Amino acid sequence: MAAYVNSNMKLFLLFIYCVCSAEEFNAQDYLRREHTLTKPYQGSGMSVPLWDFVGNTLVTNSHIRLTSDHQSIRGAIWNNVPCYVRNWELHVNFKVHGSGKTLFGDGFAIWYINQRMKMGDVFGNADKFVGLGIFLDTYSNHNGPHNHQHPYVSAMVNNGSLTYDHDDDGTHTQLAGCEAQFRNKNYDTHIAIRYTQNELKVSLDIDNKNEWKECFTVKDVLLPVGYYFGVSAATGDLADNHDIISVKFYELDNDADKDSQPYTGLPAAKNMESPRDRVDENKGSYIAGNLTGWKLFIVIILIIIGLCVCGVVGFVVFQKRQENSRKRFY
Ligand SMILES: *[C@@H]1O[C@H](CO)[C@@H](O)[C@H](O)[C@H]1NC(C)=O
Ligand SMILES: [Ca+2]
Repeated sequence: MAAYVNSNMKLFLLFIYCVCSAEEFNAQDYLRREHTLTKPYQGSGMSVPLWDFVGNTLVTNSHIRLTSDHQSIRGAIWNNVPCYVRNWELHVNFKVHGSGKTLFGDGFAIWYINQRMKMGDVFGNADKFVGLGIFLDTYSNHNGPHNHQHPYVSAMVNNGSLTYDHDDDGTHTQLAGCEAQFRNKNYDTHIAIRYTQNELKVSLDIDNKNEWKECFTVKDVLLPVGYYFGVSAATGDLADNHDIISVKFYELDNDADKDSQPYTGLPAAKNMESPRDRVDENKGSYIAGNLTGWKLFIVIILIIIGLCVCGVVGFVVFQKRQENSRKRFY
């Protein structure tokens, strides 16, 4: 009897131990320091370990300001350790704020690309990039109505051949996107980018509820290992403060992948979203829609006329027969 209780007790303790150590493992061992940026940012000197800065980027005790609320400036931070983790999740705690009530911009981008520190016109980074870009676009450059509101979060995968089209807010090259009111909040705002088994999932925590809400998921996204993480921002005629508070990188690799070779080809994505309708295309389909409406109307009128003719003819024939039968009887 005693032995029985004892073994049960052992099992119970083992169970408790497993649960506790599993939790510890989740919390600690998955966070990879070499791709992470948290406070305090500075090491011994002015430099920040593992991360490099370009453009107007400014490091303070509480945040890393990629751009201040001034026109036509750019800034970026770049992790200087290439990423060889295949399945990962990146959490970025950010703050976009400024004095503009209705006019502000342009936004910022989170990158996983092959070349670091190249400044350019895509939210501060060079165009024709090779890799993944997640855009948090605060300003609609589109002339005329969009199918969506701004701020807008979207993803683009590029093998170096595509150009980001600002005039369309990148809608013709995006994989997917969602609207997100993340600007001028007096609480913490976060974005999570999860890449597992060739699936890209972007979630947001911007409602002060401390929970992730899915923005979009795209399957069949191929990203090679060995690229770099970075965050860049730009202002143009319109401006905003684009602040990064932290970047946390979690490894999600599992044993199932251990036997296969990691992907080393060019970035590729199958499910590029079909281009959104432009305004003139919309007008075209509107007229076309009306024409089919008219055609349908005419067809219905013809059917009604046809039925009336049949009815009248039938009635006349019926009358004639009645008369004929009367004539026979009388
Ligand atoms: C690069 O991407 C473009 C557009 O998605 C595609 O048409 C082209 O075939 C790709 N090139 C290579 C070498 O994969
Ligand atoms: Ca834009």
